[in-house]
Parts: sequence; structure tokens; C-alpha cells
Amino acid sequence: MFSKVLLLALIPSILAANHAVQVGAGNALAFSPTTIVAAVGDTITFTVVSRNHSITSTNFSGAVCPPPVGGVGPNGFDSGFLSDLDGSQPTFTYTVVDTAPHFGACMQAAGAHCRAGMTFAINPTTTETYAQFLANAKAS
Ligand SMILES: *[C@@H]1O[C@H](CO)[C@@H](O)[C@H](O)[C@H]1NC(C)=O
Ligand SMILES: *[C@@H]1O[C@H](CO)[C@@H](O)[C@H](O)[C@H]1NC(C)=O
Ligand SMILES: [Cu+2]
Repeated sequence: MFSKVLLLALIPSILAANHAVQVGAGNALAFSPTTIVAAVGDTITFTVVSRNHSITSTNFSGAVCPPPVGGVGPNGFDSGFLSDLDGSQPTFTYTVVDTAPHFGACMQAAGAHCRAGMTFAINPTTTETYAQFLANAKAS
């Protein structure tokens, strides 16, 4: 009986995956990986490993850069500025709550990081691809 209860309690954590994303690896203006395929309930942990960046949801097209404070929703996200200038490697975790594609970027330097390609996609689709989002960001 006890083990059955314990097993049921453990099921969500067994099924949910965590996806790790590096922010600014190698001092680059980049997220790595740039595409995350995640299921509802999964978590994505972003670790800022250089400089001072944000992890913020934005529009797929149009006014992509910079992403707005608070991020673009529904189910958007905004880490605010997270600095690794002191070597603390701050993290931000987003829990996936829907199956919709979400597009994100860094808001630093009035959108300059975003336009330089500091972007990523969660569950992009065949019509809203990461490659097209990146092109939209560079042109925005
Ligand atoms: C990070 O960047 C933001 C926006 O440019 C700035 O306001 C903040 O002071 C920076 N943080 C550090 C620790 O430099
Ligand atoms: C995102 O796109 C929507 C629809 O085109 C628009 O209303 C909104 O202002 C855009 N958001 C930003 C931050 O540009
Ligand atoms: Cu940045």
C-alpha cells in the first residue's frame, strides 16, 4: 500500500523531463540549443554562463526585438536581467504548460542581442520554424 502511494506520487516527476539550455556559452550572444522540443509538464532550465542576459518570450514575426518586459503571451515568460558578471551563473526555469510554439530572445542592449541572433524556440512548427523566427529577429 505504501509503495503504491509512493509510486503514484513519483509518476509526474518520472514522466516530466528537464531540458538544459546554456545562455551565452563561449561568451557568444546565443542560446544553446536554439530549439527545445518539450512536452507539457516538462521544465526548461536556462543557465546564464556569461555576461548579462534575459530569457524573454516574444512575437514570432513583426516586432520581435527587443522582447517586451514581461514577455509576449499567452503563457509567456520573462526572467528579467540575469548577470553572470560575478560568475554566479544564475538560472531561470520555465515550465511548459501548453503545446503552442513559443519564441524567445534576450532583451539586453535595446534588442541588439536579439537582432544579433540571441534567440530560441520552444516547440516550433513546420509553419513557424526556428530558422524563420531567427530571420524575423535579425530583420526586426
Ligand atoms: C544587467 O543589464 C541591465 C540592463 O542593461 C542593467 O540594468 C543591469 O544593471 C545589469 N546588471 C549588472 C549586474 O550589470
Ligand atoms: C506582437 O504581435 C501582436 C500581434 O501582431 C501585436 O499586437 C503586439 O504589439 C506585438 N508585441 C510586441 C511586443 O511587439
Ligand atoms: Cu543577451
